[in-house]
Amino acid sequence: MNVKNNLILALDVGSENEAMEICEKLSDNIDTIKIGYPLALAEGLEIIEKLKNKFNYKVICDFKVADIDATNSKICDETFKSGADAIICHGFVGPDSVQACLDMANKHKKELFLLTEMSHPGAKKFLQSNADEIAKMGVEMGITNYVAPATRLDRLQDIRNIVGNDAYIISPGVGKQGGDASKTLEIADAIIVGRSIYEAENPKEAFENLMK
Ligand code: NUP
Repeated sequence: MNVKNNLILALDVGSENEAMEICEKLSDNIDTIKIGYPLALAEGLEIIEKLKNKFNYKVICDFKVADIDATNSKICDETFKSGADAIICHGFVGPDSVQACLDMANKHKKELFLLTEMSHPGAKKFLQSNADEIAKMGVEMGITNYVAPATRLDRLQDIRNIVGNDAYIISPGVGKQGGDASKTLEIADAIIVGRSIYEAENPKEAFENLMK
């Protein structure tokens, strides 16, 4: 995936109006957004095409798909049919569940991101001890896109070492969660930023300050 300015905007707002307003302000700066359950549940999957049509964005759906294989297939199918360019799935559910997502992404000629270790403190409790194995599983399955944390650069580096330099890593946790944009971009290919931009009084200025 080619992401303008290596920044993916996490658009976790609660309405189409808010989403459009922020996107207007940042239309010169970004070309890729990530939507998750907040916006998709508030506005339905139609929001994907609305955003794509208006701003020509690439849209990553952060649905952290984590079900059995048959259900994962259906979730991914519906998401890609609604226009998503990529979807994020969890890895802890194991290879059959992830393979179902990968097969559906390939069928639609779209992309799959495998979530390894998450960025929040709670990830240390269960996920951290298995994140390397999740990344290794991704490599064995031929997955080339990963999500890994900006809040723990040592762990981001560990995951980079496992998936290799040719893999594409996007990294959440910059700003509000404490991660640093430029240090993260020394290891990851793109950062994911939400609240530090969309909650700012002036989102464009917040974007520019972050990228300094
Ligand atoms: O490990 C993860 N951490 C994380 O924050 C995986 C994610 N997908 N996210 C998402 O990234 C989170 O759901 C939110 O959409 C975005 C970070 O937003 P913010 O902390 O910059 O507001």
